[in-house]
Amino acid sequence: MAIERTLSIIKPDAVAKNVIGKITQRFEDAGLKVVAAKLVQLSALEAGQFYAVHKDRPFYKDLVNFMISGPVMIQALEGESAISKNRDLMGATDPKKAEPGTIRADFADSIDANAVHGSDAPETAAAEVAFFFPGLNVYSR
Ligand code: YYY
Ligand code: MG
Repeated sequence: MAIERTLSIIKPDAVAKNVIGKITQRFEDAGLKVVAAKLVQLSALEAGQFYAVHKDRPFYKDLVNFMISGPVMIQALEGESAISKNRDLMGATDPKKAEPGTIRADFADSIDANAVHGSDAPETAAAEVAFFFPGLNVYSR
């Protein structure tokens, strides 16, 4: 057990549904602190770089187009086991398979419009937080 940071993105579908607050409340209720946040419209270049790990997958182009279809709320979350805790709060990638009470079960419509992103491991969390918040340590508390 350790204090970790992870990257969360509230995706365009959830921002359009006006549930930034409800999703963020779940993070806070689970003991995760928002230590950085920005509401932004990603460029195709940024979204493509962020999801580069999936560049050879059949869904890559649709994923990038979805991620730039509207504003996203990007947050760095900090807390005990933040990476796995956030993945537990999110639920499975496909909302039809997500546990009841998870963010995706409650707010996502489909596997491609699935409400949230969360880093999946310490290495990806560090890289993803640095990708969107390069100066984060300046603001840490
Ligand atoms: O980490 P997570 O978001 O739960 O899933 P990934 O396997 O990393 O895929 C990233 C992203 O790609 C997923 O949130 C939606 C999209 N996607 C898709 O549209 N169709 C798939 N069959 C798999 C993933
Ligand atoms: Mg992933």
